[in-house]
Amino acid sequence: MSAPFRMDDGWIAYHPSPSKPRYRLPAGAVDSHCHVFGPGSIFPFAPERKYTPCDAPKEKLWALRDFLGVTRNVIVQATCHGADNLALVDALRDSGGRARGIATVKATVSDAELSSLHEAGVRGVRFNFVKRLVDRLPHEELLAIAERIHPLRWHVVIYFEAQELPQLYEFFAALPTVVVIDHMGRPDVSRPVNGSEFRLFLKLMDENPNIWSKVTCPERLSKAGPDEYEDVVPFARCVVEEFSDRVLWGTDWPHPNMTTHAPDDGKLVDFIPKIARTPDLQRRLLVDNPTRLYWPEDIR
Ligand code: 0GY
Repeated sequence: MSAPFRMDDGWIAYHPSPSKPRYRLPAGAVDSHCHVFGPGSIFPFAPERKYTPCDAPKEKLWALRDFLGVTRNVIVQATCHGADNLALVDALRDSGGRARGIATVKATVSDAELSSLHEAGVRGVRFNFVKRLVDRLPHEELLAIAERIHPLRWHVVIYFEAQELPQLYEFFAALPTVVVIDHMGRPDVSRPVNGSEFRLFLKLMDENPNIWSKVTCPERLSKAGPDEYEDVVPFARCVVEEFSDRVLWGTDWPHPNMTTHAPDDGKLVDFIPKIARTPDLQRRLLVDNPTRLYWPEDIR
């Protein structure tokens, strides 16, 4: 065991006792965006990390999964673990097939490493463009990674903030794989849903049928205060209704870098019927789409 890590001062840990959701998730529902952190004593955080979180180990994630009525998880590598995917792989192996993963890899990754990640349940890589989280990699390097993973039928998950989209638009449109955008490209929800910023995101989705979006993180996007997130509803509803076969939902547990409150994960489940207003849209968002992307063997 290595020396314990001290989480950042003021770090807001995940909610200790989320409420039981009123909305009942359908059988087969997937939480398509969540993380595991550490524990740091077993899986040390990366030296190049920009933050040190609380431990958020797999056992806590499984407990939340069962409490909320989620069937399966997609665990996304967070920047605090850099390109060291050991905590992710450990969780995937422990899940008994109930979790798939999105890793972070360097362009120097070997074929053997890629196939070992695949065997553990990894189905994609994440490119993070959020400046406070990473030192940016050149586009050629990212493109080289995308080309390496394409034959494995993996996809690329991209994380960026809306103000960056104009500069990144062409790069995203040129990616050869399926691409999944985190958190609807992080719009500023105080701006109009039909304003130029969000229209550019919708155009990217519209022009590129290989691009999907997670309608996640109302707790991060909302300026309206804890648990209601009403200001995010028009944005998420619009994406769910226009691109119903390319949207995913997730909790974002354990909610890294929240500055205002520890989100109540039960309330995040109760957000779903506000943005997916019919059982058909809910089934696509929660079951059909993630199953097609992460467990395609189930539908062949
Ligand atoms: C998220 C959000 C954040 C962090 C990370 O990889 C990460 O460190 O994803 C964030 O701080 O916005 O996607 O959960």
